[in-house]
Amino acid sequence: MNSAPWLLLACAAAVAGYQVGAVAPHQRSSSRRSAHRSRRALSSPAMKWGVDIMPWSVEYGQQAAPVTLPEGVVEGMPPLPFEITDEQRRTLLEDGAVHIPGLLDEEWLEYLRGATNWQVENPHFWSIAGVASGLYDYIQRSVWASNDAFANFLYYSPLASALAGLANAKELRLATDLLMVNPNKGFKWHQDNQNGPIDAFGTTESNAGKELPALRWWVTMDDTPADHGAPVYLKGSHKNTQVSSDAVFVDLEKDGLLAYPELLEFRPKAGDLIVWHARAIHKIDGPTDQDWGSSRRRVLGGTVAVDETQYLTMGRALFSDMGSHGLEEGAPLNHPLFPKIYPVSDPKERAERAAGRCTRTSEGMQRLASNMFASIGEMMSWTNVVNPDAKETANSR
Ligand SMILES: O=C(O)CCC(=O)C(=O)O
Repeated sequence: MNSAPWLLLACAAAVAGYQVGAVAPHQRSSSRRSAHRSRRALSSPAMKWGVDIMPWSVEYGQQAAPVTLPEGVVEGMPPLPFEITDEQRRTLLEDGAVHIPGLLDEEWLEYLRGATNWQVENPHFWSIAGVASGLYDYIQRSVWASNDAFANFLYYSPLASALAGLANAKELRLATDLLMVNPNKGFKWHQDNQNGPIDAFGTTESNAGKELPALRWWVTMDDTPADHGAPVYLKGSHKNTQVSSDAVFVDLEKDGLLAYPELLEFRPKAGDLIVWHARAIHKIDGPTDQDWGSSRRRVLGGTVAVDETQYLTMGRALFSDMGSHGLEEGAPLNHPLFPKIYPVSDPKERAERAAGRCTRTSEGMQRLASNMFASIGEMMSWTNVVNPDAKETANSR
């Protein structure tokens, strides 16, 4: 087989994919079944909403959803303020996750919904594999880089102020983002390790003494149903010492997670924010028939790096690190590809993005591919998180 198209396909599937971690021998046959299913789906991409995602129909470059920023928001201003209470800060540190109601007002909600609906109707090339797999009705990483509307949301909405308040941060940089519409299949218990080229778990010297080296964030544009559609956490599980840093899928029994029996089940409403520690173990259930029908669960999520952060790939295949930047391992994470969003966005970084220079490049693809082949076993692990055959007993709770 000619390896070039296969490599491209693998990269595309991985980009749509979600997590990277180690695969245990007993999980390999189900991984192979999943991979087979994904390859079949990729051969004829289709979208449930009837939007054409054939490669010749989608857009490849910069996009700008035609949405109007809320009144009073002007280019270059800092993010709108948002007050965080001591109690909310304490909850995040102690429980590993916190629900912040009412982040977005009606105007911002309308803005973000408009941008998302437009994005779904005008799919970007980088959404094809994820959409075709059926995992989500629409999923796209680094949507901030390709669509002005999402960048402006990150620069000017109250999101960055809320995140800074939770971490008592002086500076925040976006390390990765993900637009996720309707998670059809859900994800079993896992930890997040697609957090960008940073030490989000705080395991390196560079983050010694930082209580929160990074924050995972999740903003919903819709009320989530009572029993699915929002992440469920094992309270306090971010303090676990047994789950290895490269794992994604976890086994509650073998990984010592039964020590965290209490579930944190939020029921977020449209405009709410959930923030968690990258090591917090969580799952998300989709609808039982894996079909959202006409209802919507539109979420923008991601990871921010808190204060002085180093560029650290640690040899991992990272889907938000597919551009050209020249950063050496351990260099300060100061680059337009990982934009400053707090205390205020940087005009030069905004201009780089607007000029289409925060996009993926062949150099970045090669970086991803070489790290991917260095850890091919780990690459397959994310399929275990979604595979309905995998370890049902240990993880159904
Ligand atoms: O909301 C989703 O679809 C996935 C949430 C999740 O598990 C994550 O972002 O890690």
